Amino acid sequence: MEYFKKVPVIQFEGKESKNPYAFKYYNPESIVMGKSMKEHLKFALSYWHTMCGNGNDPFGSATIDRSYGQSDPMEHAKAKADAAFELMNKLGIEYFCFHDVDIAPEGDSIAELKDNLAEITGYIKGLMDTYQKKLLWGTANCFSHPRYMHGAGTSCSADSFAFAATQIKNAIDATIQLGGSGYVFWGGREGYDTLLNTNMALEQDNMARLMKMAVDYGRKNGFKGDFYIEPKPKEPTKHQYDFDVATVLAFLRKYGLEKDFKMNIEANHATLAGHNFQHELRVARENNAFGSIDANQGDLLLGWDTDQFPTNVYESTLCMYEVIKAGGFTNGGLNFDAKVKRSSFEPEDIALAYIAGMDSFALGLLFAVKIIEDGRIDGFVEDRYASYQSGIGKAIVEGKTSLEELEKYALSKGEVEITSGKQEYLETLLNNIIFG
Ligand code: XLS
Ligand code: NI
Ligand code: NI
Repeated sequence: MEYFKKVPVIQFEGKESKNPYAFKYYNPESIVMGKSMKEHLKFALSYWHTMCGNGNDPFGSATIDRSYGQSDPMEHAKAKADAAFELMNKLGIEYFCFHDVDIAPEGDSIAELKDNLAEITGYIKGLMDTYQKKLLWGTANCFSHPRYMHGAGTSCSADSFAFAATQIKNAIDATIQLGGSGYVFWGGREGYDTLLNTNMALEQDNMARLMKMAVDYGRKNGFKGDFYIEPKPKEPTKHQYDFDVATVLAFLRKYGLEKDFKMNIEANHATLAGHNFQHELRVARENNAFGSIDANQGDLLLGWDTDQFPTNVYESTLCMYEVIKAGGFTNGGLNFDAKVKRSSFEPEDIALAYIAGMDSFALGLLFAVKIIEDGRIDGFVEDRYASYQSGIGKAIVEGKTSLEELEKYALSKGEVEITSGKQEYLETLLNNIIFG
């Protein structure tokens, strides 16, 4: 059965093409800086938004039919998987990401979920072999079910903790069975709504205990990939403990988890935290914690996680600049954690949305390479700090001076010689490099 009938296999046709079902910039096999575009970008499909998202929002019901012609839960899960692989195949997307409950019916108990997950994992394994697709990362949804209303790892209820541990164990098993190269923790409700009822210290200690158990279990069972934390400052809770990359780094170091965890950075979460996307990527890169990306974009006029498909080319350019500077993806990739708008309800809209996101990131890659090859921006930054390459600056960097010596130097100098930051020049230089 074909689910996306209007969607052909999408080919690269180049920027002059008027065909909506063609890539204008994403040419998977073309070589950029010694690697194919496909290898640079490692695109992944998000199972939840793409295959499950039905367009409902707090003000209205579903607008998108994601039944795949089935009503029995297990038949529905299989049809959904068939549709997912059809779509990946048509789009030329090599990877996917899932939560346990995206791929398997929840059933009436956690025992049923376990059995359903085991069955559907086998089914998906078959599709992966047929279509030659790979799992980027798996995760467990420990935030939707009412039992997690107070959190999962950070719940006041030890039973909620135990149920979350069970889901995580089974999702790690599925990830291992499908050869996934990552496992994600996103703390959906791992935070608080009011400190009046919250023991923050115990909640954070418990979260670390859960993560430690997950690492021990995964490693014991042969998982060699990366564990990721996906920072997000708020929503659904008022405050999430995995607020932003810097906060997560402090958490990992406090509990000795920094060797096993890297960051899965989402663009829309960065802006919710009051940062931009590049900032979060930079903080991760500078701390050797860059792992994977949830590619999307928020609407800066709306204060919530709108998870739109990324089409802002400045953002994708500066993102790919950071990715290249980080040495590229190893276990990670670009997962489109993005959904179509509620009014984009026709089956082909999801394919058009992926084309938009993939082309935007292809442009971002091409422009990032241009920035690096041009060299003027990197050169400007290097020159800006030239004072640390010799004399007193070199002594500071090498730890060979002291406050007393610096005072002696300053008193002998009279005043500081300083240069302009030239932000406006750099911004127009960026435009000049991008638009040629
Ligand atoms: C929600 C998150 C979620 C994670 C996976 O805001 O982005 O989708 O990526 O649990
Ligand atoms: Ni995400
Ligand atoms: Ni999100």
